Amino acid sequence: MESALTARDRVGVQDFVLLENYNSEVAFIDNLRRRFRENLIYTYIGSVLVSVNPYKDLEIYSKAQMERYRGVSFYEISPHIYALSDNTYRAMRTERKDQCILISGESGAGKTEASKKILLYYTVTCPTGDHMAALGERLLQSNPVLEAFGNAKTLRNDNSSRFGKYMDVQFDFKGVPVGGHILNYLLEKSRVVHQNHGERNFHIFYQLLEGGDDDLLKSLELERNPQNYNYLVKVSINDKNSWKTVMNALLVIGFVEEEVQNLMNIIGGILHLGNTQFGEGEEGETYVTNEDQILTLEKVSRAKLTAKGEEMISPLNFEQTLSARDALAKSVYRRTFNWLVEKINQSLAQKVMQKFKDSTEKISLSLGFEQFCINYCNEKLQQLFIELTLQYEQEEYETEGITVQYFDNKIICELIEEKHKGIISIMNEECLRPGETCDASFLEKMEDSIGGHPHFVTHKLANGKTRRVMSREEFRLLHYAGEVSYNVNGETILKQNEGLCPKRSHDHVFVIQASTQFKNSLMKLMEILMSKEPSYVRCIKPNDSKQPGKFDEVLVRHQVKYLGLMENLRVRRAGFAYRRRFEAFLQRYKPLCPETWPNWNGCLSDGVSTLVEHLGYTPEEYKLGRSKIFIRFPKTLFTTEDALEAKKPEIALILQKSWRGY
Ligand code: AD9
Ligand code: MG
Repeated sequence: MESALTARDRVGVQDFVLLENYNSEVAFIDNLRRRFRENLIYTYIGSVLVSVNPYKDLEIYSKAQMERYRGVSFYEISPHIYALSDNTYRAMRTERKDQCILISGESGAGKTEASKKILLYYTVTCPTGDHMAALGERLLQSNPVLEAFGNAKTLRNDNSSRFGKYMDVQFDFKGVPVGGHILNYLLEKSRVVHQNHGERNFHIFYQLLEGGDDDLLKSLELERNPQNYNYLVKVSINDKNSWKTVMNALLVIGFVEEEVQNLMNIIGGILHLGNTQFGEGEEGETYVTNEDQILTLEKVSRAKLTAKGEEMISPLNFEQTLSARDALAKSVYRRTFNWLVEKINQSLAQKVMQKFKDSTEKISLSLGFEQFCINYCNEKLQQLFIELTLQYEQEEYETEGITVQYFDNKIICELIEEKHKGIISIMNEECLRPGETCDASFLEKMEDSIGGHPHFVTHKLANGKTRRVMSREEFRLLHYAGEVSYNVNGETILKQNEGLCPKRSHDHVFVIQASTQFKNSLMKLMEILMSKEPSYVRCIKPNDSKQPGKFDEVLVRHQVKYLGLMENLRVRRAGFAYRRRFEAFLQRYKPLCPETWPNWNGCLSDGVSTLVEHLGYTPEEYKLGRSKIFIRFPKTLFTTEDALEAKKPEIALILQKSWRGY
């Protein structure tokens, strides 16, 4: 039989707080790697769940697995997304407080998959009320629909969510899911008209062309080959099957045939719109060169286009006309997407009697945003994370009588979002100024306003000299997770860093709106989240090639930094590595002490005292709070665990005997 010690060598520790050297990033990553090799993709940092994308289907999500995790305490069983889901659910029911689960990580790390697992857990394990039996199914089916219209293949993820999502699930006082609501943020609508090399448009376009039946395609005057459409590139990924899934999901959610047809008219219409071509007249005027395309477009989209043919002679030049065409396509798509979310929300809306309304609690799922401002978003989520863990830890230490110091990234958030002198404000002002190029002045403005800030770096040094290693177009922000370089010369860097700098193209109004809108929606979201009890899932991507079994250490290390996991661990370890309620501790280790075995009849804290004194714990090693024991060093716990392991055969024998004697 493998001893506890060698098992630990092989599979690592299931909670990072138990690492001997919690300051060592090497040890952290080593632990992650060991577990990943054994297909143990989940590890805790206290109550935070770290998940590494396995890029293969693991047999750990079955109904039987769900049963294993139901009602079981976090630490008594191996880490799992179901454990987190179950604990959140129980906390909601016992504490009667709204919960939220925040899922973060970079593109392809597994956020969407995690959210689906959580939703699945609730729909399978929660009791269902008769009147709402179908809600679970509708909640689940909202995913394929939103993914068809909001996800696309990118270089980093074949099923990348191109919108931010926040989902509420409401439960009644009996714990029955009774409603759901989805908020969507910043759909990347530019993808409708343009995709980077190797990427695709939103799935639905391909699904329609591959999966739609002949009659439907005929009615939309579409051909199957994506190559015939300017807005599409051809990269196939089993779109035919997905089409069926999506059509079925639309039915379950309650879309009627006419609505589905209208939806497809729009999708088809966008493809036709993309195929309209323009010529340039002698005086720079623009006209449509393939007028039959406009007729098809009118027919398919059932709209009358007034700006057609010669009427299209407008002040717009050729470039502007193309850009207007694309703007129309993007805007139609965005509206359609919003309409879709609205329809789903109607279908998920709580349909219980009003009197129950006050007694519902919620669990919300929030996924990190994909596009623009991702670092800012992460910074905010991190701030929330710190504030709330800090709050929780401090509350806990206060009740139990200890205080600790933490690092707070509020200063960086303020640097970005503060009114009048934050980066977003300066950017907005600069974008509003007339004139074509203002990159240099944007940088200067920032230097005037926030130069000298400890988290802001440009080529200018405080003494008037310049840093030679930095370009004059560059500024760096020291995010909590590390330094990120931004280039004020928009275009390229926006793509590379998905950063905060204004883009100098015809789209840059868009940027003002997007950044302010983004800031506002982020603020609103933060407010909502602050009112709830949070749980965290931190997703890690093991490699860039979407391969199972491959653990790219450099990439993982970067994410460990970026997600602030070491910091998280330090916060958790700042006081005591390990804490457990008296009952649980006593229950587990009571066989190790003759006075507590088989039963302790006195008060719990006395029982724990007796037990640890018998085990020889020194006063520095532990503290007893009002309801919990706090253990400072993992080693203490390991020694106790090993003793328990060694004693197991003996315990089994005693148990067997006492059973026989019954
Ligand atoms: V993006 O920010 O939306 O681009 P996500 O959402 O973080 O990204 P996603 O959940 O889509 O990533 O995961 C990417 C792919 O990894 C999935 O399509 C699966 O093929 C794979 N994956 C992720 N998590 C798991 C898992 N727990 N088990 C198996 C997984 N495969
Ligand atoms: Mg996703």
